[in-house]
Amino acid sequence: MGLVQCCDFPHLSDERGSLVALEANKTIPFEIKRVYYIYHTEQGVSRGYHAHKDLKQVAICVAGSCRIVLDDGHTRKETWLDCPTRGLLIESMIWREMHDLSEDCVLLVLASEHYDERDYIRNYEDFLKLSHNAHNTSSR
Ligand code: T46
Repeated sequence: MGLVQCCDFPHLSDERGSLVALEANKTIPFEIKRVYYIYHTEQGVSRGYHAHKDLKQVAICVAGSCRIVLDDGHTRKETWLDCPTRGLLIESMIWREMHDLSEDCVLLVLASEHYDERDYIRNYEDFLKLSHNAHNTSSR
């Protein structure tokens, strides 16, 4: 499975405009326990800089655009989110950074778990250690 996993959601469009419906365990590959959104980001400010031990998320830029960097401890890739019909799946144990959020950016995030600060790894060196340990254990 690639580091950048995007999915294009079906949209219902007619002369009035467009509608996207997201359903747990269907369009979104997990039970959704939490929804949050990031908006009115100060220009030039980046966010993220952490990984999650267990949490899975789907991020959708429902307005504007932003650049997301994903890092699994071995490979670092980036992608732009700029389309309300495109979701980015962010698996657990992936370092993420959000950059270049446009003034009108609204980043909607669907999360598989309730908020728990203990699930965050906010130090990159700690993330690398945990990620390499997990990789070595699974390849034994
Ligand atoms: C992620 C990226 C994409 C809460 O109290 N509840 C929540 O559900 C969330 C998401 C955050 N918070 C608190 C924790 C911090 O005191 O809100 C504050 C800002 O959160 P944070 O600095 O973690 O925000 P970002 O934009 O760096 O990261 C967020 C999510 O936290 C994170 O899970 O993957 O967006």
